[in-house]
Amino acid sequence: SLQDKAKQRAGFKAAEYISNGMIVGLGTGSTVAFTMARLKERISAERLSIYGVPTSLQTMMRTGALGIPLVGLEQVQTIDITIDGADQIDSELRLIKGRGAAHVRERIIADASKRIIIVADPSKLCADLTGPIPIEIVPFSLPHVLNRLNQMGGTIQVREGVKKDGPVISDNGNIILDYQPITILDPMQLETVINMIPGVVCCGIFAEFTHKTTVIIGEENGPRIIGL
Ligand code: DER
Repeated sequence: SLQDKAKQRAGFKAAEYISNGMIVGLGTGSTVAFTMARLKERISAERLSIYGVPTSLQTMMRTGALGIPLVGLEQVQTIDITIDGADQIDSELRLIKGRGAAHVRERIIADASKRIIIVADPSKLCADLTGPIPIEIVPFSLPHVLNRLNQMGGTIQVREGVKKDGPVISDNGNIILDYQPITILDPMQLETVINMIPGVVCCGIFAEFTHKTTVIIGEENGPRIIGL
């Protein structure tokens, strides 16, 4: 599809930022999958030597098939570059992530990275972040978090499994809410308020990484680079 071609353009371009000896944060989702496929080609063709730090079981399993060597966060001090996808990207490179319920580990890896490259097709760009906002919570806290979010206004849904009865369970053993606020006036402020609710592990607003973020959009006539 046109969207897949756009994802591939962005994903492949991001692989060019990786060089020998790098520790690379590997995000989750269908766009970064193209980056990983390209890295496999570079490992075979150029004998590129890197170590990947995965952000989900899905990515961990994909790297096994692709032959990208992995390292745990315990073994590395910092991550040179993380490549990941996003669901919404605003004009200041603030993000909403979490469609794939991977945003808790993605945020940990992003925070540990010197640089973040977000790969996306043009449909992810938006003037302002609107939501819905994925929120990973400790199951015990569900009634309380629902209470808090209802007080803030908007609508909330527990993310239900498709081939599993009951809620989606994250790689961390938690459940996911999809919160649609009435409006998002200040992404950083809303991210902070949500993340402070007891029981919330973290939400999918990533407003704190813009200073170290480059976005690559897989435009029709070639990848567009936004940010440093
Ligand atoms: O779940 C996530 O955070 C993913 O990175 C998601 O935001 C992007 O997935 P996609 O590349 O398949 O659209």
